Formats: sequence, C-alpha cells, structure tokens
Amino acid sequence: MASILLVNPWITDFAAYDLWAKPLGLLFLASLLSSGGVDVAFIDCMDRAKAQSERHPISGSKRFYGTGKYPKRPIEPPRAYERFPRTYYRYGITEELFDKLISDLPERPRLVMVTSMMTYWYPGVQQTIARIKLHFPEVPVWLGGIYAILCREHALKFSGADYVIDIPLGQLPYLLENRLGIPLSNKAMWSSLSLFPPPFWKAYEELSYGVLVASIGCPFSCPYCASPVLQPRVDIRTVEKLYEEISLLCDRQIKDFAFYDDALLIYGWHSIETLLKRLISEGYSLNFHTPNAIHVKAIDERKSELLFQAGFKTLRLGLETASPYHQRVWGNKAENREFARAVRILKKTGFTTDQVGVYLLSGVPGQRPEDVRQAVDFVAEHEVLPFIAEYSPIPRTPMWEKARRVSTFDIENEPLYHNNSFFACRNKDFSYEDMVELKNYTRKVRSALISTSMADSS
Ligand code: B12
Repeated sequence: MASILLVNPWITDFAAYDLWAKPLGLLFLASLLSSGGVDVAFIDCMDRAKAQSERHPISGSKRFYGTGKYPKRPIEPPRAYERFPRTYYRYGITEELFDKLISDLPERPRLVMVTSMMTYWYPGVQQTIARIKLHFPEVPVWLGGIYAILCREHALKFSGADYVIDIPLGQLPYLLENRLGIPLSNKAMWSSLSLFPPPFWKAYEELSYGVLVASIGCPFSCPYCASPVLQPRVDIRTVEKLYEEISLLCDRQIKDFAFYDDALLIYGWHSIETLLKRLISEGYSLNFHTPNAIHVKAIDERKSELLFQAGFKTLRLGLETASPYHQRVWGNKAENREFARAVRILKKTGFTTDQVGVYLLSGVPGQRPEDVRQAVDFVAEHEVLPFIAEYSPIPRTPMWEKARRVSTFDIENEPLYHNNSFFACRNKDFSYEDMVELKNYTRKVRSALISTSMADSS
C-alpha cells in the first residue's frame, strides 16, 4: 500500500488563538485517501495537546469551550514587517517534536501533502516544507488549500513545494494515479461533500472540540470575501453524515462543536434542522458555536428556538457595517432594521448578551473611522457584543483592485501585506492609530456590556 503523509503547517503571525481552528480540508483529504486504500500519516504542527505533552517552554492552555492559546516562540520578522511595532511569532509544536514525529513514521512516504490557510501565513508553510525536505529530500511535496488557491503564482515560486494544487478535490484521485501511479478505489466519493467519510479525527490522540461543515458556498457575493472563488459550487453534507461525525466524537467525550459554514442558516439549514431535532429528541447535551458568523437575514423565531434548544452557546452575526450606504454596496447582507429584528428574536428566545457577538469590518477602503465607531455604538445599543474584524485585502475578490489603489504597500506581490493585523490599506483618512483606537474602544464597550448583563442577571 502506498503511504502519504499529510501536514498542517506552523502558523506565523503577530497573534493567533485556537478559536476552534482545525485543518478540516486536510482532515477530509486524509479520510478520503485512507478509505481509498492509502496508508495515511498525519502531523498537525498546531496540535495544542501534542505541544503540551512535550512541555513546550511556553505551553498552550485551555480556555472556554475547548478553545485555547497556542504555544509560541518569537521569531525574526520577515523584511516586509521590519518596522512594524509588534512581536512576530511562530505558533505550534517545536522543531524537535516535529523531527521526532517524522522519525517515528513507520516508513518513508511516497508523497507529502501540505495544506495552507491564510495567505499571509506562508512563511509557516515555507518553514514546514523546508523541514520536511531535510528529512525526505527526494519525496515530492504537494501544497493545497487557501493560500495555494488564492496566491498560486507566489506559492509556485516561494513555498518550496514541488507542486501547487488548485483543482477541485474531485479531480485529485486522477492526478494521484496519473502522476504517481497511486490508485484509489473510491474515486466517486471525492466529488461531493455529501459522500466524504468523517474527517480523520484519529490523527489526534487528544481533542477538546470538533468542527463540522453542513454546507459549502454562500448565496451572497460580498466584494471583500473570497468564498465565491474558494467554493464556487454549493454542496451540502447530509444529516446522516453529520450525525455520524457527532456520534463518533461523542464517543471520545467531545462536547463542543464549531460550524465552519459560510451560510449555515441558509444552505446548511437543509441538514441541520433535521440533525438538531434528532439530537434533541435523543437527549444529547452539546455546545455548538458559529465563529464564522451566521446571516442576520436568515434568523427567524423557529430557527432561533431550535438553535437555543440544541445548545448553541456562541453565536456570531455578520453585520459588517451599520452604514446603509455600505450595506448596499457591500453585498446587501443585512440592513439595520433586519439586524434589530434578529437580535430581538435571539434575546426573546433566551440568548444572552455574552453569547451573541457581531462582526464589524474595519479599515475597508473608502470607510472612515467614524463609520466603524457608529457601528460599534449601534451594536452596543442592542445589547450584544461588537467585534472588530480588521479588513484583510484578498486577491481575486471584487474589492482587490480598490485595495491595491489605496494601499501604499505592495499587496500585489507580497501576501504578508494581506495580514489583518498589519492593516496595509491604512491611509490618511484611516490610519493605523485609528484602527488601534477603535479596537481598544470596542474592547471597552464589550467589557461594559458584559458587566451590565452580569449585574442584571444576578
Ligand atoms: C472557517 C473559517 C475560519 C475559522 C477558522 C478556520 C481554521 N481552520 O483555522 C475562524 C472563524 C476562526 C476564522 C477566522 C478568521 N478568518 Co477565516 N475562514 C474560514 C472559512 C469560512 C472556511 C475555511 C475552511 O475550513 N473551509 C472548509 C474546508 C473543508 O475547506 P479548506 O480547508 O479550504 O480545504 C479544501 C480545499 O482547499 C482542499 N485542500 C485543503 N488542503 C489541501 C491540501 C492539498 C495538498 C490538496 C490537494 C487540497 C487541499 O480540500 C478542501 C476540500 O474542499 C474561509 C472562507 C472559505 N469559504 O473558505 C475563511 C477565510 C479563510 N478566513 C479569512 C479571514 C480573513 C479570517 C480572519 C482574519 C477574519 C478577521 N478579520 O478576523 C480570521 C483570522 C483567524 C486567525 N486564526 O488568525 C479569509 C482568508 C484571508 C486570507 N488573506 O487568506 C477567508 C478566505 C474568508 C474571506 N474573507 O474571504 N476563519
């Protein structure tokens, strides 16, 4: 049997927190390969439990609902960040542990597959691939995932991978067969999310949460978002598959589950409505979280009640702005009156202030700091928590051209400038200091809202 090693690379950034972040695409890839007859080995450089076991000097820690801090160590920043006043880190396991995990492999793999997430985390990808190459100089390394799709040319030149893959997953079995002579017995399974086996959770000896995706694709075309490029085709996971995944993880005492859908209450609802009713009727007691935000327009009494009864604990809503003009030109995702209605419904159902967060984009080209401040106040008036999402310019999105014109940094050729913390689209009307001030202001607003809601409930 051929053997393939799959690797989730290190993260390199100024800040990173394990907010239910697992390499779900790679975990599906691993289970598809395994069920097709390949021997699969899996190394997750971001596995907090593994890092803990090696007594990492700055070890990770557990926080709310299974989330937690990654272990980290400061590293030399790349030249693009030279004058940026924040410490740059590599997050994840140590190089020593990585080497040990590689040496413990039962055999030399025929192929190594590496995933990638944020485009600006590519130094972590480079470092991981370089380390793999030290051990297996002649084994081909294939890179896929979000950075590989959005910045293919850059990845071809700089990642160190032998091959950069941006084709749909359904075509991968043919590529494996034609290029490397690795046959797969389950080619049809690769074509749709509804046919994928459960993710390869056995890659983790210890898990503190699970992640799920009920659908991919989004009916909105917001100009700042890459979802239509990354997931152009709608695909739905069946109730049976989701139920199987949850039961398997419940056998491992997992209680917390985060959904990764871009449109959980729209496309995902086809499956989760039946799923949640079934879990409730069978007496499951679980916590669900939606860190990637749900659509305000899709919230109604029926959905809200079902989410509440099923145990949803962390809700994030995508409002993005309270300016009616921006709401129109940024994709018509939600209007203020729809937002007010949605919050009223959620509160009436029983969701509390600290359970409902609202994402607000900040630093979008053409936006003023006052717009963001007004949005923060607007959200606070409705007694739910505002969260700033600093704008990250993303290639192949409709807003990219405007971002390129506004930014004084070379965002075209240097993906490090897509980093939301770096805020490359700063300009004379919206400075880096404005962004810092808005983030501090929003933090204070959140603390005040939480104290008031705690005082009210005691
Ligand atoms: C879920 C999600 C999150 C989760 C965390 C996910 C994680 N694992 O870390 C949360 C909510 C925490 C999150 C946060 C953020 N996110 Co986010 N997120 C997503 C989302 C919606 C889905 C990603 C996903 O897991 N998809 C599901 C799995 C099944 O697919 P996949 O991993 O892409 O893999 C598929 C293929 O690529 C392929 N594949 C994967 N690996 C490999 C490897 C090989 C070899 C091969 C052949 C194939 C292959 O297989 C899969 C099959 O379909 C994407 C948007 C999108 N629609 O993709 C944004 C997205 C990745 N996020 C984005 C952003 C901007 C952010 C934030 C910065 C938002 C903010 N401003 O605060 C934060 C930063 C997080 C941090 N840690 O610092 C941007 C990326 C920007 C960039 N420059 O790269 C995206 C693209 C959204 C957007 N705005 O367009 N995010």
